Amino acid sequence: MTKPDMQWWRDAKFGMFIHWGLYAVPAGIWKGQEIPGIGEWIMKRAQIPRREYEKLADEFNPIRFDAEEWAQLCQDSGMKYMVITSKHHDGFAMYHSQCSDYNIVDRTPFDRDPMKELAAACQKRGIKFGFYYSQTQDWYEKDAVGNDWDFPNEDEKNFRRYLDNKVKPQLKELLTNYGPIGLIWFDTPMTMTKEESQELADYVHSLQPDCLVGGRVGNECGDYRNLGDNEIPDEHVPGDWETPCTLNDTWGFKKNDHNWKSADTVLQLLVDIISKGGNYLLNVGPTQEGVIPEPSCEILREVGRWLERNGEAVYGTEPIPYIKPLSWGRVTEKADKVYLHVFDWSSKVVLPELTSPIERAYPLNNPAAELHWNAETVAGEKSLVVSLPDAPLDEHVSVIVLETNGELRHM
Ligand code: FHN
Repeated sequence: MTKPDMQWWRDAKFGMFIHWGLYAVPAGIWKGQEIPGIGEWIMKRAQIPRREYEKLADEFNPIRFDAEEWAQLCQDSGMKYMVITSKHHDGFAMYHSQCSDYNIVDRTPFDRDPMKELAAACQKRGIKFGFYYSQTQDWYEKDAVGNDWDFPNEDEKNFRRYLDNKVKPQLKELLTNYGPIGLIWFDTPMTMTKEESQELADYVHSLQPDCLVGGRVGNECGDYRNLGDNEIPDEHVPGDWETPCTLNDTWGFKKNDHNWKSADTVLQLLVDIISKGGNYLLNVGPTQEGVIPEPSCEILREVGRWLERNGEAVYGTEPIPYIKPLSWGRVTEKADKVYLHVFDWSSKVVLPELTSPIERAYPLNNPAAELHWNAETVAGEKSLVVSLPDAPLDEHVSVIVLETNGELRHM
């Protein structure tokens, strides 16, 4: 099977992850007790029997859900793709599934298919739309992996039956009824054999040849790699990869988690990740009413405003692998331009010599201004020293452009 075209994803750099499901109802608290850990794992952490957990569906009525608002937030944040939980480990489908009535339309008072509405709202704005799908763990199903409190008898389990009766039919629905799907984000491959991972990847491609398959389909059968949750590599990592990250300390909404990262931190993480060759998939966890928590919205809009000013130095750029993370910031490049993302402002920045001569240096937000640079040997290394203006150019990351004479060679 031919590999789908990755270019849109490579250029996108920044995506919105959404963990939304029945776990937003308890929001981290079960029978008055705070359950430690990530919110969407409450069923497993508190060992909630499936017959009890499924009753959450009666209470799940996200009447404030507005797909247009979510897609608009995604756009305003400068995120180019959206990936939402169509079914997480709890097994509950957040769309109208025909092959399992354990889904939002058949089981909740809400009676709407939010995935249909989101797919349309994203398409309207040119945002690529993708589904998270938990293919191995499904705590509602006896044949799947993960629920040993309702289904302790391993001998009665038949993973093949679960793949054939739920996973593949649901993937078919997701890839048939929701228009063009940018990617399927599988997760926790655990027991998946190489053959099973390949089978699911091929199945996705057979239904939508342009749809990317995420790395957690397992056994290196995805179109790109996923690093660990919140994992930031120290240096450049070759190939296509993405890091899924939280904005606080959970994926699914927890009412007592207020440990939000600042917009500054998010921006530095974004720049750090793309300078090492990756994409940044940043999560929001909406409430049971269907609302993305206001602190998340504020942080993301602030990030979006920075991207509005500085997006040229982010989208469609590439890392320069031989430039290691620098004490003052990070570097990206596109065609004949090198972008210096300055985190720590001072009178000058020093970076390794480039493979093409520089013609001009200027602030991204003021191309008419000329900055001075010199080739110097610093600490025994051939270096470029660029003088900076007195004050930072931006309240977050400041961007300097170096225009080079021709495309850079990557050594
Ligand atoms: O177990 C899941 C977790 O709930 C969450 O969905 C994250 C997101 O990357 N993936 C798994 C843990 O790595």
